[in-house]
Amino acid sequence: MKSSLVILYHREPYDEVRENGKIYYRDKKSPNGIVPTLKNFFANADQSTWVAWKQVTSKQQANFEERVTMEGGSDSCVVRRIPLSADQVKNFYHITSKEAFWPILHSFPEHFTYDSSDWENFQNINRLFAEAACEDAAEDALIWIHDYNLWLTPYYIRQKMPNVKIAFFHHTPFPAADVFNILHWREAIVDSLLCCDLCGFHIPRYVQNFVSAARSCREVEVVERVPVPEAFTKVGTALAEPEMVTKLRYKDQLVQIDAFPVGTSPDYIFKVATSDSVMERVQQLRTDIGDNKLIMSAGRVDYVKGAKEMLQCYERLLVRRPEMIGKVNLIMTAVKAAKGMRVYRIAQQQIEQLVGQINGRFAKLNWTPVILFTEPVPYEDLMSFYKAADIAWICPLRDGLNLVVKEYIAAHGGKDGAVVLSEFTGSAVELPDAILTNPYSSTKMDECIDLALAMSPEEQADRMSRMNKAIRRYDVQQWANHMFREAKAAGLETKAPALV
Ligand code: GDG
Repeated sequence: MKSSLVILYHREPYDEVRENGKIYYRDKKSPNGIVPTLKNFFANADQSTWVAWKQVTSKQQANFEERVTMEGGSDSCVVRRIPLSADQVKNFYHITSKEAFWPILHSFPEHFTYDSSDWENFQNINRLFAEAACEDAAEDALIWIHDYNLWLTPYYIRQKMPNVKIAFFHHTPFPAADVFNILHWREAIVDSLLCCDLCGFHIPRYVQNFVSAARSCREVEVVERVPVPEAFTKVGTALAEPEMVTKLRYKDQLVQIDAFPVGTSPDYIFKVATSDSVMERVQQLRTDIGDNKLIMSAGRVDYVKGAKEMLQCYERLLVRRPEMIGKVNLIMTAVKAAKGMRVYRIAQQQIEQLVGQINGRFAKLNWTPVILFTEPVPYEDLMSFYKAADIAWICPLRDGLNLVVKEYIAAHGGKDGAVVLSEFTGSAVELPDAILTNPYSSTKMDECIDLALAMSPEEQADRMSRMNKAIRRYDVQQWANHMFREAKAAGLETKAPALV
């Protein structure tokens, strides 16, 4: 039987566990991000396929199981793995995606490297994803594709299946047209996205950027433009946008475009963050640091995430306000990138060097100013950092959305805590009650951390209760429901799963 729902996402929806020589495909240990929600939809469809890639050695390739089902899952939900060699992964993911596309998507043209990109390999892998999707998809299936790694897949699918329904969600920012157009493959990318029935972005600004990029490449007709929904800030912040295009026509294809930011699972996070085992860790942490202010920050090592700018600001804080020495602690996770991602080496060195410099300069025997984790912290520990921290400090130079800020707010249940958030994250457009900062300005960064350190419990409660409402408006379930609702409204209804 063919699938009514096909999800294309580069990550597999499970952890692969080997026990007594046997492999099990189990629920992920770290339940953050969008995978659990997508998996829900995947599991609720009559018949569904999840397509992901899997790195294999030539020896493993010989008896590679392309189709697997998850432990406890039904046979009608199949995970289809595309086996890729280490070289293919390196060229596709580590180099072409991360050295060419990523810097452009995040408006860092100075990091863009063209020469090392392997466009042909990128095309081939996108074609493999498309072929796998088409083999499994029913004629009226909904194929939901995720992110720029699969930019060309809609085009290849459309060539094989003119009537299938294609939705695409872009998790990164979409840059302004004059930056996007640096990619000299821009026409192929735009042509492919214009093969979709529905193209989703986190916020209206990215919609508008995509529309202007598409219009600069092709004669695209704007069919509909509307004021942006209530949930988004309309003016006054860096990524605000008053209106957005919601329908484009190109040749025979009507493309529905929409802004619906990814969310978290606030109830689940709050439950974990207030569970006995996490609260025990919180108590321990608070006992260890006494009355000190605890600042936390979490993310991957990436030059777009602003860890360097934050550490520099923290060092300035200890110089500007010596009374803070011994009175404040910063816990930071900067999870190092997979081996082979040379693009992040400098960013990691800078972080480690700055942490060493700050600790070397200010530490006392009983006080370490910064505690850095470069290995992933277990989920419950991360929750305890969220819950224990007085301040979440999140200052990417650019970030499609940023889920960490939403997780911090969820962990505090709208009661206490302060948030310093970069205006250049998609989340800032939903969270005007955060202390919005500009990581390109040291003055603004200094002002904002001072404000957070001084914020009264009343003001914290006031702002956090509004932010808590905001993160509940677009939780991860709403995000996925929104996609299926839009798909239905656009006539893309299939036997895809009922709304949960
Ligand atoms: C892309 C876009 C967009 C972090 N450290 C640890 C850990 N984390 C978890 C957080 C959070 C996730 O990683 C990071 O979320 P971001 O939103 O910052 O995501 P990216 O990985 O950059 O992903 C981004 C997102 O897609 C969704 O569309 O928001 O803009 O770049 O969930 O909790 N988790 C654990 N240990 C850690 O040390 N367990």
